[in-house]
Amino acid sequence: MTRKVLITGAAGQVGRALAAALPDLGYCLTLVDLVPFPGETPSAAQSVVCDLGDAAGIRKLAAKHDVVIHLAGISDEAGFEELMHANLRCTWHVFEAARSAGARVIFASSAHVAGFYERTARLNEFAPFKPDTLYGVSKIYGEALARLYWDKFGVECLVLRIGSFEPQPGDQRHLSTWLSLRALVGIVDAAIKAPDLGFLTVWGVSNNRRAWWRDRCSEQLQYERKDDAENFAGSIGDEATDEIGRRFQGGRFCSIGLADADEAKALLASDTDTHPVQRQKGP
Ligand code: NAI
Ligand code: 15L
Repeated sequence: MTRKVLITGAAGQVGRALAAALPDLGYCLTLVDLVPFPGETPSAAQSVVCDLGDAAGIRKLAAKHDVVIHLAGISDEAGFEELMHANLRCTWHVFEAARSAGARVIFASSAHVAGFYERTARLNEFAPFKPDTLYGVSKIYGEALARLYWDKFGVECLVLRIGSFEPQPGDQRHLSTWLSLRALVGIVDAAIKAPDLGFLTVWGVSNNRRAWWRDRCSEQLQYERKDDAENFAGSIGDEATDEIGRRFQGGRFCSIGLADADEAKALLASDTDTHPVQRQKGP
């Protein structure tokens, strides 16, 4: 039986890649976004413009689908209200829609849920959260919602903590965080096909020898990651970030929002694992 898959945020970078690749694997797609799908709609797909703020709208669209791949939202640091709407409220609408449809969810989380680990740290999926931005916090909310909907309503979910989805690695950090198209499609395909997905968290990363993250992808999804960013190491550029960005896994996200050079200095002087940043007393 052809599985019906709905993709939210289909007009975005990751959505367009999946929309192009999944029909060849035999899936029938509904592509949903705030904005029209750019260019030609792929074969075996229909595209629909819908703001996920419309709870009834997305519930209606998701009906009769087997899987919802939830990519829509704000994909960078932003103001609280914007994140609140796009990444919190809309994500809740999507989980409600999946619950109502009896669909499985693949939720696009981000490695920025743990961006404040030092680059020397090696993490598995159970490492405590250390978000580097409000954006990272909004993804932790999505992961918590996914857990709630699994424990309370039995909505199966793959939480996919994407590192950096790029055609090829572009800087030093990507040698650890890169997610290739082939690995993205492989993980998503395996999560759609898994007979019993349950609730699982994996890192959205290729088979990079410098990866910071380990998980149970090969055991639980029967998928062996492909592609190693190291093959591009000779041709990549410097990272467009500061000393803070180079120290922590989240890169440039880690210094966003620091008020001034004193806050940056205090952060750099701290050992974030054992000693909090020493704050100056206010006036
Ligand atoms: P993107 O910013 O290119 O695309 C997001 C899409 O969501 C846009 O097309 C936008 O119109 C749509 N959208 C936003 N609000 C919406 C709403 N209210 N209703 C309907 N559609 C709405 O993001 P990208 O790069 O494709 O990432 C997809 C997901 O993966 C995002 O959730 C992002 O946070 C996550 N992710 C992506 C990474 C990457 O390397 N591209 C890394 C880590 C996480
Ligand atoms: C993300 O979460 C963003 O959505 C993406 O645009 C990249 O910045 C990525 O992380 C990254 O850190 O490389």
